[in-house]
Amino acid sequence: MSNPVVGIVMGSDSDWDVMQKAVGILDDLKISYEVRVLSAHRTPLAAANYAQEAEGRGLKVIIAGAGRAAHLPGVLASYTLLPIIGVPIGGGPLSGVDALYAIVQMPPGIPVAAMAIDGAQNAALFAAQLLALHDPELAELLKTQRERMAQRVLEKDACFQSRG
Ligand code: RP5
Repeated sequence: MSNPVVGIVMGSDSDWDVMQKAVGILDDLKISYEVRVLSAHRTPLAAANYAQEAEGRGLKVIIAGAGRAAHLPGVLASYTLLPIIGVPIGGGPLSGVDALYAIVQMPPGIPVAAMAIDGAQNAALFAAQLLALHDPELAELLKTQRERMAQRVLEKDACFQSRG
């Protein structure tokens, strides 16, 4: 995809099952993105280089998913002023709570926006909302999506009410 504005980074290709949900949302919204596998522990230099060069390459926001001792979002955040959205990946012996704590408990000074465990969809929506601050067309699209979502809930409510 040309001129990506969102970077989707994951610590391992084993995170893809979760992270591809972010891709689905970005596709729907016609937001350009790139997908990379970079590990804070196994390829620390590549991860650092990616974050250092991201802004210059035109990226506006990075979504970073990692499991276990999930240092990837925080490490990326330490090398760039771009907003980093962290997705703790579930599974493993601690079911993703380890990754959640690692991502949400950043030290003061280097923030990461922490999503729910396996919350890749909200990560993509949050990225879209950031981009929509300077993109009225995208903002309108997001507003329409929310209205449709509300409509679906109202229809389900009506179904239950009609059961008496
Ligand atoms: C983390 O360790 C990755 O983000 C992944 O969630 C987890 C396990 O990685 P693999 O052993 O499957 O490559 O760094």
